[in-house]
Amino acid sequence: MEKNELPFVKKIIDKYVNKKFLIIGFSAKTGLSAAGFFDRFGIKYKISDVRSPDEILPLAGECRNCLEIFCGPQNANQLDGISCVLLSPGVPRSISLVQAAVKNNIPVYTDVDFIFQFLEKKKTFCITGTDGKTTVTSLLSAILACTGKTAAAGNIGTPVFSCFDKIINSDYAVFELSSFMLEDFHFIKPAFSVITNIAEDHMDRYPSMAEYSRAKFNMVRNCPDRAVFIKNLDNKITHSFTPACRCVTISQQNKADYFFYNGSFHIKNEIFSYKECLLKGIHNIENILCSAALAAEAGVPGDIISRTVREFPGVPHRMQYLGDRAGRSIYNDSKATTIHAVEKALASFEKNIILILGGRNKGLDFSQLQKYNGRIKQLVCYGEYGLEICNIMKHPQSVYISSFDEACRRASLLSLPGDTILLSPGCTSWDQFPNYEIRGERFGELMYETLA
Ligand code: UMA
Repeated sequence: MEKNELPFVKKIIDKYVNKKFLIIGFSAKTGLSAAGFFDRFGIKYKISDVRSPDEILPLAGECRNCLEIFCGPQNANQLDGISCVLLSPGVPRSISLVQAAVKNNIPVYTDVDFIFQFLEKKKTFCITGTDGKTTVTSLLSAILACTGKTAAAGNIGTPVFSCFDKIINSDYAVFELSSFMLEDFHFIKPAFSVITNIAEDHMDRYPSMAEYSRAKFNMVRNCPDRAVFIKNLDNKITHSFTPACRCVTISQQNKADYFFYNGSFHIKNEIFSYKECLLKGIHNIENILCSAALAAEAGVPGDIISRTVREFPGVPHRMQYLGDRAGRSIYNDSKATTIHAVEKALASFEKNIILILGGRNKGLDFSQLQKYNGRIKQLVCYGEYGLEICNIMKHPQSVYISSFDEACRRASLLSLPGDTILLSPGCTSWDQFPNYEIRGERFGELMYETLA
């Protein structure tokens, strides 16, 4: 932590040193990083998790200031002597333990909410929405990093307490927020924010779309008038939302402050075309508009925005551009484990796609991909479900190879300069890999090895 930040941080921590927290939900992410933060600043806490001691105790082994650990059923007795709750976002607020805390006026914070107390003087950015949050958070962070120290955390996968110093010492603090983190809070107050879009999601947690949308709209409820909210005019639900703070608009269809027209982005005085961008996928036009508008409103010059957007390779494993190898464009979309995701990938290239499909099927209907056969020059299917996919797709140039490595090698061999080699498997990786990340990394290595 830098010296000039210390008195400010200390003042806030002093507020909590005599309090006892209950950490509800103890995974290796939110729960464990919160415990580390409390240990560091001498704050006492207890832990509650619905899982068994076998799973929780090994994780909690090094928690110095932990007074007690509750495993299994969670109930209101666990609140005895507790003054504040630190709630992991995945734990529903409807469980009796959280309800009892609220009823007894015990403040319930998520980690992002808690950390906002330390950020009064910073340029803070919050990104929520159904789709595109991670891409917008990553692209915006890349743009901001050209002009100042930038930290990104939250739903993107990095809990805020695991990078507390980085956030405190940054010029720009960027947070990806899920609706779970926005249902209720005390301190969240972004200077700049966006809801990328709202569509049906998490209907297992919310009784209606209205409730789900309400959580998203909550994001700006404490914002001062001068805060900026980016309003997406192309989404029916975000279009109809009018926040109290300043609104700036984006659109691909309507007149807006930042817009996409005739294949080009218009960001203040900068105009650049979608074709120049490495980030492919029609859905990414919306993500680029969100990121560029936020950066422009925060004062980043247009030329820096345009250059960073054009060069942004994407988020790992989501239509990530891996570079040009021997004249072939290589894209890693290993996270595409649904037909919808593969369709988006295929819609991004007009022709000459060498497509790798396969892995373990989740019961999805691959015949929906047949309509893209004209764009696919060569289909390479692999893995547990690969042979079926080959039969369903009926592509004239298709091959089935059981091993992922061999399938990738074959894809390289069958490609020519000018082609796009695309891993967008439409299946999980679990027949040959522990997760999609390792599959994507292996794909990158094989492309590197086989295309000199
Ligand atoms: N638990 C209880 N009681 C319950 C339910 C769960 O004790 O009633 C316990 C579980 O046993 C488990 C812990 O709570 O030990 C899990 O907490 P968590 O679900 O909050 O998981 P974390 O690992 O801390 O991850 C969370 C976010 N997860 C969710 O919101 C579900 C991560 O978002 C986030 O990256 C991380 O904090 C860091 O901020 C993931 C996610 O799936 C990516 N998000 C959803 C999405 O994007 O759609 C919202």
